[in-house]
Amino acid sequence: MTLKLAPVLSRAWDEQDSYTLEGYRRREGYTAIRKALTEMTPDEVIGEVKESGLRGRGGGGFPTGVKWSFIPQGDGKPHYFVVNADESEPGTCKDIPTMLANPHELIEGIVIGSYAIRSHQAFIYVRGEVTHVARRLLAAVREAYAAGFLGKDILGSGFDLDLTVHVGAGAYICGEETALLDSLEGRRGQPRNRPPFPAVEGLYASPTVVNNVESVASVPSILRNGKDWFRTFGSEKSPGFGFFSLSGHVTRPGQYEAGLGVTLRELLDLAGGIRHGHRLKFWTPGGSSTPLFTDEHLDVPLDFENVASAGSILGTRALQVFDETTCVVRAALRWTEFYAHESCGKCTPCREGTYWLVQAYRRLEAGQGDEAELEKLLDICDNINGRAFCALGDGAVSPIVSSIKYFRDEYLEHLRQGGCPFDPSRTTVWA
Ligand code: L3W
Repeated sequence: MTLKLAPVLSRAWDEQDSYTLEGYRRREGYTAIRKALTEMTPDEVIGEVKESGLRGRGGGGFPTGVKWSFIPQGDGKPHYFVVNADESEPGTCKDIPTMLANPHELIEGIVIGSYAIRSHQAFIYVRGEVTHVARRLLAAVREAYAAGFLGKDILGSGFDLDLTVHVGAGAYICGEETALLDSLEGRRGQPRNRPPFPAVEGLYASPTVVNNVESVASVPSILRNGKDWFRTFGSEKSPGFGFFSLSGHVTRPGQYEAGLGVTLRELLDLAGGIRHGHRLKFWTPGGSSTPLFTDEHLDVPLDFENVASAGSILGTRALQVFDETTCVVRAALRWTEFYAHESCGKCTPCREGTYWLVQAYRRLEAGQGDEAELEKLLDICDNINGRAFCALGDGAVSPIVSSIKYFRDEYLEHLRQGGCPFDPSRTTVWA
């Protein structure tokens, strides 16, 4: 069976001018805001998005329309619409190409979302390292203002919206929505307690929607084509399409936009399989914060429910694929070093725990100690999981616990041999 791809957000990525206003308008760009702003009430827009079943594409999977409906009305406070463009999860690489190739679909989604929640000020918080993306966004925002899609009285509807592109300073934690809001307010980005959720008390203590780039960019197509069209992709509880970002040991890595529920086996068919002469060993279904899968999971439908039933999380659909030449201990050590480096330091379990994980891992990888070292690693994980202030702690332990679950013997082999059993000229994950 040939997999049907669903190129919606990526439908014009091959066109030279896909990122310009003119290019976007050629593919029905900005027709959805006309429909929303002139034919629908804000509540009708929320209803359409709610009934489409769109769920957050940034990892959490929370229903987008439901989140919008949490914004209180008539509260006399300003409301804010914030796009989380701080894509930094290892393996996650879908929002940056979306913003580069298709920034206007994101802007159109922002106007629609802001209208729905009665916000007159929106922000795109983009990670600091990607200055080329920030420049592309700024150019698109300027074009949208000039064409009357942003600013005062958009399309004569009486609705006003200003959009600010804010460039972060390059910290993984600022992808956590409340740390992002602190950073946007000019403070050091560290997570806040939830509840209150941002929808109740967010930016400047006012009701705020924080949505991922891909979630927001999916909205114009829902309004253009209708909620029922959106539900023709994906499954009942995980409707729609999304990017599946294949990286690592695949013949043709890249972005594959397909209905949720596609399997890795089907995606590999399109991507030319595992690189020639090799076989699948392990993979992440949704970025490094999600428990690893192995070749046992090739046929798990990649939607929220099925991935959870199989013991992992759909996350951001960042499928990092590793073949049999990869030392799983070294791969997990590299991810752990990332989490230790990126821990914001606010809570003890994550700040201290990730530091100790790295120490224990380095000994294990070097084949020092005995099986007790493995138990120590799991014990530290146990003291982080569910005890950290935000999801970063749980994310950090996911690859460790799952790699020990599936590859315990490979860890023990390091101890038996007094070092890494992999041929260093063949293995491809390096410190
Ligand atoms: C109002 C309630 N709002 C939940 C909202 C909440 C948020 C959304 C989802 O983390 C995960 C994380 C990463 N009233 C609410 C409510 N909300 N209950 O719904 O919330 P949540 O807690 O499920 O997730 P989150 O905090 O958004 C996202 C994982 O995704 N991940 C992704 C990582 C990617 C990056 C990146 O590249 N920047 O960080 C991969 O697995 O670990 O667990 O808006 O306010 N009662």
